[in-house]
Amino acid sequence: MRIVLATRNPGKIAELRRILAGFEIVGLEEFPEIGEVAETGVTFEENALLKAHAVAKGSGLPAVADDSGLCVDVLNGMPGVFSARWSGRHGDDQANLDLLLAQVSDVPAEKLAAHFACAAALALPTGEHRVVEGTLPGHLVTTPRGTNGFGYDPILVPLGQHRTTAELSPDEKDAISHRGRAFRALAPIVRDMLGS
Ligand code: ITT
Repeated sequence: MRIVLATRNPGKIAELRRILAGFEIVGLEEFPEIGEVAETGVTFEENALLKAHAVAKGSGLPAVADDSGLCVDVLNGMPGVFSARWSGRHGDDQANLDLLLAQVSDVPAEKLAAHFACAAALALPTGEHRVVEGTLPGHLVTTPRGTNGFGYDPILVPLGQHRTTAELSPDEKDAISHRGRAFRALAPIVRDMLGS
């Protein structure tokens, strides 16, 4: 059974293909008629379901989507669902990172608690769905470090680590990440629902 990965974020596509290895994964490029899905939800879960349902309906195949982001305690959980468009330019990782750094540059290190969060959703063309969540707690550093990953990876140091997630290898990040946790929880549900 083929599954469509409902994301256009290349960093996520690379991670999801690794985490969902063993499934027959199809990219959104095979469905050019499916346009952008407006992320109008106020929670990660709502947005993941919006994306998964739109792509399952448009493709006629089971679709998996995630909505994810960085939640910073001193910013009351922001940028949260706005992580990909924090600077006003959707998908401009550098601009988003620069703005966030400017916002926390004067905050003492011990107050920089933050976490990555991910809601992972499976939707079927019939309208059935499942959604699960994963988080990666840690703290921010105000000087970016590392070149792996994407988005806010250069400034999040996971709890119990000294390296940022951009300094972890892809496998090390997958083992502890919010996306890894959510999709490892979703994988048996996908197998169960699709009978494969
Ligand atoms: P799709 O909607 O097409 O999946 P997107 O980039 O718009 O792509 P989201 O709305 O879920 O996806 O936004 C996720 C943003 O949160 C992403 O652009 C990063 O800025 C940040 N983010 C999420 N997971 C991350 C991770 O593992 N490492 C670093 N930043 C992450």
